Amino acid sequence: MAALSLGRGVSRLLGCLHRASAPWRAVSGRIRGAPDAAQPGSYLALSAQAAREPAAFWGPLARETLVWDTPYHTVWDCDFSSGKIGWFLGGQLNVSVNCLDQHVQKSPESVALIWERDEPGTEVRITYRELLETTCRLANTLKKHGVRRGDRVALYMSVSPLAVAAMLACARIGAVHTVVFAGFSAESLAGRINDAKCKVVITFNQGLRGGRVVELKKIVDEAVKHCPSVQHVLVAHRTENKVPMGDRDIPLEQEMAKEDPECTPESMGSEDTLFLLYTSGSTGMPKGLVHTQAGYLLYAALTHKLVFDYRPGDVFSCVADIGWITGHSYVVYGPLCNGATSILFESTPVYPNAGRYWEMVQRLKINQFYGAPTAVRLLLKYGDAWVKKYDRSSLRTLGSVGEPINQEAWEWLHKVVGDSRCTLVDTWWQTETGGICIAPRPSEEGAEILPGMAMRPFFGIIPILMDEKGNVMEGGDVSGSLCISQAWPGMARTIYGDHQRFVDAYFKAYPGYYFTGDGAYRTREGYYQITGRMDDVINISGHRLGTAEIEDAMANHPAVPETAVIGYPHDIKGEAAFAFIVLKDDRDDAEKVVEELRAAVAAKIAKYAVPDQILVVKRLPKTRSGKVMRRLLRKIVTGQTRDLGDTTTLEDPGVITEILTAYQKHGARRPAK
Ligand code: 7RM
Repeated sequence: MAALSLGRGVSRLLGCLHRASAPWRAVSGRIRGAPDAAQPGSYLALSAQAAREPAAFWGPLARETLVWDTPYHTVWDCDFSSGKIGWFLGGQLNVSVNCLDQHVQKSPESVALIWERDEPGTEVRITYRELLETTCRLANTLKKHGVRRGDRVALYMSVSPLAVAAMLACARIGAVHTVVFAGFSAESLAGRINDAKCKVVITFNQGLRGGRVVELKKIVDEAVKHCPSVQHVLVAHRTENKVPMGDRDIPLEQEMAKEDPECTPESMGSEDTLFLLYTSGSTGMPKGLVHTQAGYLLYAALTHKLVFDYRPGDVFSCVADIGWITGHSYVVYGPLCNGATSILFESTPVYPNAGRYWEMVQRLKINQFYGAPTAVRLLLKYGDAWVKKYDRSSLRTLGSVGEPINQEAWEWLHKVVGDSRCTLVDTWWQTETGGICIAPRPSEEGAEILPGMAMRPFFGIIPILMDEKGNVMEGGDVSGSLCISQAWPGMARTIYGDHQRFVDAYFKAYPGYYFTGDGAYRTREGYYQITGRMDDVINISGHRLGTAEIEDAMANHPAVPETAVIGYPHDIKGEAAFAFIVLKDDRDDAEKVVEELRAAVAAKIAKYAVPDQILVVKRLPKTRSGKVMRRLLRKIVTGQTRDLGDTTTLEDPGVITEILTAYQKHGARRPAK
């Protein structure tokens, strides 16, 4: 394998990208054929090389960044037309060895996790040695209860060291974890467990969030009634309270205490599955995206280091829940692979008050803080005093993820939280992409950052904008569908059990390209700004949801033959759901039905999915072919009624005035629930 050959400029650039990091030392020498404008070793030159010679770019990085049992023989083998994606073929490694053992060998007592528990000031520090031991005990417990390489294990756990150990324990024995966000309902949990055919579920007796108890075990009990594949439920303890234990329930800590604190790691192929993570699409049930071992880990680690300017000794804080991809890549896998100290945030941004994040930053001397715009929008309403009260001088990088960050929130985060001195990175990526794809960093030293823009593609990411006809749009000042034209190591490999769905969802709209589902704008300078989803996926407080999922959850109500859900702008949540429903003729108890629908959505999906507004209409706007024109409903709700666009395909245009009248009567903005 040809090593990268890059010039002196590279070391300089990489020196500022991330000081003293081994992988980039391998990247030294000169890039051939880089654009004239690009200094050798500059961000532009490296980007150009990653795009033109992926094997020469990623190969040495993988070799130097990861610990391998067996080296790979082929850097990549990908074909977007069939959805075939493979990286570092022939290689063997273990992800938990990369995240734990390699650091334990060098500095066993360095802190891997700081568990910022719900109650402020009660944090717990866990060293790499302790985390390895806990992971091994848990891995041995899983083995004892029949979990083998390739088996699926569901985690329904709050953010905690034990949850991280459970993920790594699966990785250690080659089992596949699927973490289900602990805010999902029993029915959602059961759906995921059944799709993945999980053998074991790991949970807590209860969770704690914002001072409130969450009945995790009860919800698991409810779910597993409908899950024939589940043989055991391992129950750990987060609170003192006793919960009823049934035949298949096993007290986790007691079992772990009996097990050996060592466990031989399985040697896994680069392309064996590491985890499944379910995410919403525009149609059908959530998709179980498959991420594999080597490529995912490399990409998470490298983006963690370069986008956030993580340096050895830093305390890195991503406040996302481990139930989302952000938690997987930037609470667990990226930071731990880099030997970082990673914060596990169990609480909420306003518990016990709106100073929580910044008090934590001061107390734990956090260097990087990565969170969601929805929390920023909420906190800025509480005023600057909650921020200024605390010392934030340890902060160097601020990050935003999950949804577009509006100008006001960006400015506030930058000026008030970051005292105009921190680097603020708006990072765009998806469950599917495995790690950050577009962000202002890495870039040339001192390069500008514009508010509310993800700006620059990461190494190896080639963004393409498409027009409606599927033509590639060149140049600047254009908007289109955001696609990516070349594979990168972190991307998902398939949808669990349904490769055709993977191909259809991501590679069919624009043959030969990965379609993200998002729209984007490219400036004249070539920077990218994400404009939002182009499909029927909405984003409530950074949580991704299909409008069809919400409609499905309401569909079983006997009094409601039809519904249509859309997303509309919301001050704090970013987007909220608005449901239009049709009642059966003979019903005159609309309010009762509406309450039942709210309850149904909470039970079938989660509380956050419940529509803020539900409006009864006589009928939905349909085209002659019977499709609901959600676009029209969106225009009505956002007050754009003067420009309704093309309505000629409507079966009966009279429906517009009908719905408008109902909407105006309903009152434009009822208080959000
Ligand atoms: C990481 C994550 C993915 C969707 C994505 C976008 C939206 C995420 C940004 C963003 C604008 C951003 N994974 N999104 N980040 N939109 N600017 N910086 O959120 O699978 O849960 O959601 O989120 O629509 O397609 S996700």
